[in-house]
Amino acid sequence: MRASKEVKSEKLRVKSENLKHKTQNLKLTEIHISGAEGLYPSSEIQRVVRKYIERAISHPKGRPDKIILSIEDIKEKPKEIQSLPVRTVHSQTLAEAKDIAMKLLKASGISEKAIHAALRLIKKGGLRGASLISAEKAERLEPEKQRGVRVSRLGIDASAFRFLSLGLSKHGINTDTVKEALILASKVISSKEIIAELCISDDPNYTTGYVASKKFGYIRIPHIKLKGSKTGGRAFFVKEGAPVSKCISYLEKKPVMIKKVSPCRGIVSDEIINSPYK
Ligand code: PML
Repeated sequence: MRASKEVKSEKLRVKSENLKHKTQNLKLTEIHISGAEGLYPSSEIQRVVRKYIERAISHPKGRPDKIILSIEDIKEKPKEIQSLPVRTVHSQTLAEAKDIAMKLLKASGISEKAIHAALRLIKKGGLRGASLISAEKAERLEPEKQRGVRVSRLGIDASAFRFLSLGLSKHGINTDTVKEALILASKVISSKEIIAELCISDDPNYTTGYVASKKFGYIRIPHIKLKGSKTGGRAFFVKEGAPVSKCISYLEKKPVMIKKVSPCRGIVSDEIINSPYK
């Protein structure tokens, strides 16, 4: 499901006859309101469609003027994976959050150049999908830069979902936002070509982001952006020299289902860098 609305953008300052400046709106731009997807048995379709529509029309970003729903019959048996283990670091400021994200990514093998490239791209905003950045040389790898890469065909089975909800509830983070981000990150990190992901939400009211990696799992980082900022996005760090088309095909096309759930912990006060998961 994808919900969006058109807003006026691209303003031009013009001088009117009485020489006062006026602002004219030139163009309508489509902004993203909400998105969701999953892999479900056919008996679940009606319930899920109702849930998605309800979510799209009651989103805090506003009422959409377009909701696109697509339902596809997936023939291929999904690959079964385990969700990443979840932890939250204790960060209280933007500077602290960025410092932790940098440390986690560097300790996962990502170069400073690649981390800065990702932060610049995310700060600039306007990415529709995720961007792929090579882990050493910081090269942008996705063929269509505006579109980026859209992670698709991912889900969690009913009993793993219940187990995950229970685990997250113990720490007060059992929300759709956390569950969907974790499911997505678990698929991304299960790709052979990807080492780590950096995510900063584009929701102006959501200031927690995460770094996910094979080494540390899913690490939530509060205050990674300032409240009110609408820019955000995802960057996936790809092993230098790895086959890009294979990686994109896995992320966009390969059905992947979470069948097992790793431990969910709350806020960790110990030095996270010294406690890798693998
Ligand atoms: C999003 O806006 O969907 C991204 C949310 C990322 C962080 C989720 C979490 O709190 O773990």
